[in-house]
Amino acid sequence: MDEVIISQAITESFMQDFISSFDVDVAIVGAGPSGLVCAYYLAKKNYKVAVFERQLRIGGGMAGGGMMFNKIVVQQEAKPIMDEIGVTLKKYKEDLYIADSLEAISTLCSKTIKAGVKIFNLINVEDVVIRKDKVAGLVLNWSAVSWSKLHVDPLGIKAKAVVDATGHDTEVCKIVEKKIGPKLTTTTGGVLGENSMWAEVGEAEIVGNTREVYPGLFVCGMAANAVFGSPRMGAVFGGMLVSGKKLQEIIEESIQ
Ligand code: 48F
Repeated sequence: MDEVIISQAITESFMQDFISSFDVDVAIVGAGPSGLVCAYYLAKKNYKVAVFERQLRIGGGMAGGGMMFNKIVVQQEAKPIMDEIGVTLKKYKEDLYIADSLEAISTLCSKTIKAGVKIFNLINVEDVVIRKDKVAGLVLNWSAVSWSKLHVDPLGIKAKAVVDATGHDTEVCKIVEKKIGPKLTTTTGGVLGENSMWAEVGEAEIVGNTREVYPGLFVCGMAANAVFGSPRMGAVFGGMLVSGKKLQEIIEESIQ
């Protein structure tokens, strides 16, 4: 065994994946549950999809369950998604199921990669590419560079559709608002910000909030509710999953 061969194997294989993701159908920011579900269903329809996640670990807020109790609640409406992915659900009460959050996120991640999605962790999306009043790509840098505030220029990629799946922070939408002014499809044109916790209303509104917010820029998951001023909902995850799947249908109509 030769250390040089190990180094070559890793860098060559990574670079193949990375270079092949410089021009994709859909670039998704955030590997939380909504971004991964969206990526999974797009890949199943043969779209070329890359997911960029700034953390070392994928899964966003799912692994932590509710207040670090690593269980999540899922409603009946999202059961078909969990069944397809292969996550064990146990009936709790009424239309509610309980799942192990670690099984949920690891299974979802595995199925998403096996469906053909390239997931890049440790990469921070710090800006977008805008062409002719349309979001046309992402600006990437290593998270380590961003966190340590090193003065290193980023690299850009192209995408037919960009998805803000960054959760509560709606980072991509905030960048777009900052760069081009209040031109989003919200009431003010800006990011409205999430409302206080109200699980029932938040879950009811998330699918309607899942849409294109600026040409080429789409939102799903908690980012959708936060952009449109809907409530947060805590450790109930059905809406995140259904929102991710819904966005696959919307993007399919938009970029065909
Ligand atoms: O927050 P997150 O899990 O988003 P989600 O898919 O799910 C929300 C739930 O986890 C929970 C909830 C349930 O009711 O409300 O919060 O909507 O995942 C968002 C991911 O985006 C990454 C971040 O590290 C997280 O893993 N992220 C955020 N900003 C960036 C980013 C960025 N600029 N570049 C790369 N990744």
